Amino acid sequence: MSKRSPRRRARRPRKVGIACYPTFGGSGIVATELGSQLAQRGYEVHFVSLSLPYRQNHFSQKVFFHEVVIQPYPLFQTYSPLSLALAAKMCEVAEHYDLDLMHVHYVLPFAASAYLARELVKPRRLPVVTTLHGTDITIVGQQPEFTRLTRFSIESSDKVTAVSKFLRKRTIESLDIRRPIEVVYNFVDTARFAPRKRRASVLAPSDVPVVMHASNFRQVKNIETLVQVFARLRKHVACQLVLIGDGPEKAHAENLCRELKVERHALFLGSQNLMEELLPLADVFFLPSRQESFGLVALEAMSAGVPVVASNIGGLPEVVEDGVTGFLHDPDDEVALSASIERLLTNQRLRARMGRAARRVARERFHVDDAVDHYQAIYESALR
Ligand code: GMT
Repeated sequence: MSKRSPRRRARRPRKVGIACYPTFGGSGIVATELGSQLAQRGYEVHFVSLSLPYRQNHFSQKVFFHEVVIQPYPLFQTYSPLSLALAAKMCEVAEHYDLDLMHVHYVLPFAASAYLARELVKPRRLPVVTTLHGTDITIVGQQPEFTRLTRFSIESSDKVTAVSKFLRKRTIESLDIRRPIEVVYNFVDTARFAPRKRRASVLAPSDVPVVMHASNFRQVKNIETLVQVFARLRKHVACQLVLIGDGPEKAHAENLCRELKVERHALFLGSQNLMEELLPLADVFFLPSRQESFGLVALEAMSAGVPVVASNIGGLPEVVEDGVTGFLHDPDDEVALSASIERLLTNQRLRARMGRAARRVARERFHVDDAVDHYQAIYESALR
């Protein structure tokens, strides 16, 4: 006879819908990595998104993708009703696949659409878990026309999580949120993002250290300061800047590199998929953002054993330990940012020590298994 308790036997793998932006952005990456991990734990995962999420690049029988298609109709012109198409797709998938809950990443439009889907599928239950990522609160949520909708979507979710303590506080204060928000830190698969032997001359000659940056090149990433800091740094140390990603500030950054005469030392790789292969090639990862609720890519760099120089804003101090896993400064302090990168590039022992500490912190505080356990517990309590 089985010794397992009846309660334990009653538990079954769950069916979870995950809605997210599919593009190169932290929120979509977290959603996709979470989906893969849940599938490995026996969950059936249904992504609802505009296209296959970036990083969903391997096959699993447990992972399904449901594309949100906005059917053309002359009346719509360019005003495609994305939120409604999302709600309709969430509703269809929830009913057809018998979903237990919907986990949405980024408040608008996902949490608003999920609210609608939850109403539409009644009397079936479809609890909504909303994860706040950052700009959904700090930028979109602060636009006067969206504040009420953002607040309503958060308040009407069954469970709400935020990726840092900073973001939880900012959400409560700026939107006057009354309901509990649990902090579930973003996470990293430390087996995948691991230190590797540097292959000579992949990104720079083997004796030239690499300063790496990756982002979506939006204004909040402070790309102009990044280039200014690099130009200042180049006056003291021979080094190579490697920039990954694309976005509105990229052309400006390329022009500025030419103006400051460092273009030969700046390699713009554009958007890349295999960050686990690129990040370990860095000697220092540089993220001087003006806003950052967490800084997932900084964590991935840390996991790869790379110290981080970043700004001391938002959730970054919760990720990067100043003086231990890297250095934090004011995003406008070009002198201090440049001096810290120089310290790391010219002191191999310091760099190695901080790189080891960075990996240890990634393992101990941001391990993928802990975060997935936490999300699972939140799902269970949403279903109670
Ligand atoms: O950084 C961005 O502009 C993208 C944005 C997103 O929604 O994808 O990133 C936010 O979510 C990430 C994942 O939780 C966080 O690591 C980023 O810090 C956060 N970005 C900002 O707060 C600016």
